[in-house]
Amino acid sequence: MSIERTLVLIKPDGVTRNLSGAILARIEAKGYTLAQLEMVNATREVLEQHYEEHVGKPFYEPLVEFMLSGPVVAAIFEGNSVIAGFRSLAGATDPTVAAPGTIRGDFGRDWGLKVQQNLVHGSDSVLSAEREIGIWFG
Ligand code: DAT
Ligand code: MG
Repeated sequence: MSIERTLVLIKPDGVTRNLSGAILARIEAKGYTLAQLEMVNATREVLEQHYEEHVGKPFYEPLVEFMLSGPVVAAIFEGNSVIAGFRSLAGATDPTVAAPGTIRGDFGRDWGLKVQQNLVHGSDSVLSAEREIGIWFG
């Protein structure tokens, strides 16, 4: 057993398409426990920290603009191996190739071309989970 915490974000496409409840329900149904939850309007400063590893990449600016386009739901989930487990539930980054049964595979609307509109973010390691939780929840 390895009890971890992870940061989950429901991105503006998930919130504006009224999918927040459905997404949170899938995570809870898997057995992960909601520890904190808030709805926030992200700032450029927060996003610059959050997406530190992507600063300078071609998709960085469109990604930040998208994340500023509407409210985000930020959550901390806890559970056994929740970091990898949530990323498995979320599916591949690109909704076009995300497997059916995953959040991105089932809900990722394929209106084409916009990989950033992939509904959710999940931390990718223990280190990034703690770093990201600090950014969003202080
Ligand atoms: P993930 O969110 O699966 O951890 P990531 O950390 O590599 O993916 O990238 C962060 C976000 O940036 C991702 O959710 C969507 C966007 N993104 C990644 N690669 C992209 C690309 N090639 N084109 C457009 N957006 C991209
Ligand atoms: Mg990532």
